[in-house]
Amino acid sequence: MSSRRPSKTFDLSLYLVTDAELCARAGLIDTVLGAVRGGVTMVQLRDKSASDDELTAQARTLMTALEGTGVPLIINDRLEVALAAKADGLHIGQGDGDVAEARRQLGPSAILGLSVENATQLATLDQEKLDYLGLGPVFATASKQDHAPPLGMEGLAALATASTLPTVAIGGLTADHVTAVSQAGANGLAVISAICGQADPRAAAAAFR
Ligand code: TZP
Ligand code: MG
Repeated sequence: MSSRRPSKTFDLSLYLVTDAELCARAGLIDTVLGAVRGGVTMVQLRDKSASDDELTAQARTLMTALEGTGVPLIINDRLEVALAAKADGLHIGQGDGDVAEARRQLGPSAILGLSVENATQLATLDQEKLDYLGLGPVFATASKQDHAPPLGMEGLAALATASTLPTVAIGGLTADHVTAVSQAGANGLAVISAICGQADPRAAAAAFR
């Protein structure tokens, strides 16, 4: 999708997922840029309430802000927004539409991720159309409404070990979980509240590195 990166490279080590309310404290852009300076390797723009137009405008601003950092911008849920903003990729959940159709519209160079909550979902996914999986929630979290039952570290390990795609763990994770997540076999940690809404997003991100 984006012409500014010649090939699809991404690093799941520390994956920031934004939250409009939590990021309001420092502002979305300053929160994201601070977090990137602290070591965030990927950013997902997630806002369930914003309109497509609002989200597209935010995505365009973020794409410009992230230029030159090497950190890709992924859009949560909304294929149309990812396309309109020429974002680096899209992340969808199990109920967010068809993986094959998303890949067809995004093209081969976009990063496409899918949330996986259990072994059945892992066994039935359209693997060759995807670039990575988000596994979770590892722990219960207030950051996502109606989330699936928590996997725990053992459940995470079972899914991460069984996955042939790169994986990022999500849900209730803090800097204290870096070693356990790595030992479980996931490639990285995705976080909202451990970075967004923290007094110093840069320092909060750096605590994971
Ligand atoms: N998907 C599964 S858990 C979750 C999402 C988007 C929320 C993670 O937020 P936090 O604050 O890092 O627990
Ligand atoms: Mg979703």
